Amino acid sequence: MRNLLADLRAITGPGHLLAEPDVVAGYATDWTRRYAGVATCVVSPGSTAEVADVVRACAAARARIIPQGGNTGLVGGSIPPPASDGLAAVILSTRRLTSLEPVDRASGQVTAGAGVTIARLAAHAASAGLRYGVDLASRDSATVGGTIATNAGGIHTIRYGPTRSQVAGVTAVLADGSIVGSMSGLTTGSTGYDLAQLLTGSEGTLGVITRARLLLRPAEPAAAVLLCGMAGIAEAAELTGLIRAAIPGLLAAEYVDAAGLALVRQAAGLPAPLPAEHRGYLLAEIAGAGDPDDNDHVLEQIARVRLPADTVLAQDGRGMAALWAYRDRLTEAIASAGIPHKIDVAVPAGELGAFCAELGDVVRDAARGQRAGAGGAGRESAPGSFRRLIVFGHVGVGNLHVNVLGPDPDDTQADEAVARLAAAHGGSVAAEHGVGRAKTGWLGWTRPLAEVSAMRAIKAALDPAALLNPGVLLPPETATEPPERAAT
Ligand code: FAD
Ligand code: 2HG
Ligand code: ZN
Repeated sequence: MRNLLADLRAITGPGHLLAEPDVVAGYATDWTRRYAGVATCVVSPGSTAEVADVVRACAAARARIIPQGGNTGLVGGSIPPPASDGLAAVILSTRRLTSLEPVDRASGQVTAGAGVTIARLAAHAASAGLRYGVDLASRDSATVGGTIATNAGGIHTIRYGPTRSQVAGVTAVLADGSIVGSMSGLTTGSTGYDLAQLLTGSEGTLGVITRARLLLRPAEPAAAVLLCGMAGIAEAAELTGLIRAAIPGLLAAEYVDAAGLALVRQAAGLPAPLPAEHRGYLLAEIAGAGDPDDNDHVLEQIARVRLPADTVLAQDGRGMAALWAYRDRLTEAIASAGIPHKIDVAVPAGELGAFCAELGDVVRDAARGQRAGAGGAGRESAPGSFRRLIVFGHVGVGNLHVNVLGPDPDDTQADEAVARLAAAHGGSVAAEHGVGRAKTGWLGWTRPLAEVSAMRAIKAALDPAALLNPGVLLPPETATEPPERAAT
């Protein structure tokens, strides 16, 4: 162990190796406080070459490597395993990989270090009159590397697709210390397996991403934000379809249920957005061309859609930001109420209503008989039941965030029940947050076992000693059979 620390310190310099237990524990705990592991140290290499040296030193010491960006992940993938089996666990932080090259206007692309935050990338793109297609509320901390590793989605997925659709290339260090990838930005060419796309969504299990070549989009500034009172998720999905068909520039379509709206209002001190209360709310953002005349054009387009009577529209920057606050501040609001159980699922548009109709009973049944309390850190606890169920998310792509407050952090019954329900409705147990440590056992519920086996084979070929993020993404060999598909 002492040799490993000395080797890592020699690679990065003494200021970039943290081994004080208190400090390391902070990096080894996830954003939600639900997942915590045990790490030997945190090392922050300053270049791809240093990352390769760090990986080689860890491999020589049989130390596990846990790649970490902003540590905003919500499925326990960015922190080490909880129990120590005698092997060292090194958190490899990308926080020093922050180079950001000038925007290449000819190709509409940019090369960014893995540790660049999404907010910085977005500002950089905007300074060149362009936009980065992925945006999310964690933008100030979430990194280029982390969002690629999780294939993050976010509020503009309906318009630009998830992170996968933005990636034109990556540079990465594999488990043997070799460096792969290209920053040429060529989007044509067919010379075999696409390693950049293979690494996208690999959650740190196949390699450490050090740089990325990313596609940028036209700026498409928002010209209007609508907030509509809805009777529920099915109506919100239907209205989203109507807006999408009538308005070419739909940038975002987000849903918040009544419980979510109440919580965010309470936590953030926000006024009621609409005169009446509703079971759910649809927030839609619409792009314009960026000049004042365009406002009228956007209004004409909106007028083509039959909107609910209780709808508010904002077209100025302050008004649009005020409406977005009900959605953007929700995750923070939930965290302030306790340690949440977050179940990020995807459900086909036509099944959203049925899924949500069954959800309350399914969570209640799963929580029945649980041990009391949410532990010392949680502020909500309830013997034998859950306290709050909040449903929100990116309704335009069928991605719902089911948040449950109340059950013990280590009790997974409610989580599993929600994931099973999504699977039974033809959905996915993980939509945009990844599988992490939280969902490995569920992978076989929505992916054919042949595909899980193929993933295992890829992992074994690229990382035979299982050094990179072991316990993340891939399920134990005893994967569960898929649950029955719900009758519809
Ligand atoms: P981390 O949390 O540090 O790591 C996440 C995973 O990526 C881990 O498995 C880690 O090992 C791996 N990893 C990190 N960097 C690298 C690298 N360089 N090479 C290889 N593997 C790496 N997610 C969404 O998709 N959409 C949202 O709308 C969204 N909103 C959020 C809002 C809030 C308030 C919060 C707290 C989180 C939100 N998230 C969202 C989740 C989170 O921000 C994303 O998963 C994000 O992609 C994580 O980026 P990160 O840099 O923090 O990665
Ligand atoms: C979002 O869309 C994030 O805001 C976080 O993906 C979801 O807090 C959550 O469950
Ligand atoms: Zn989300």
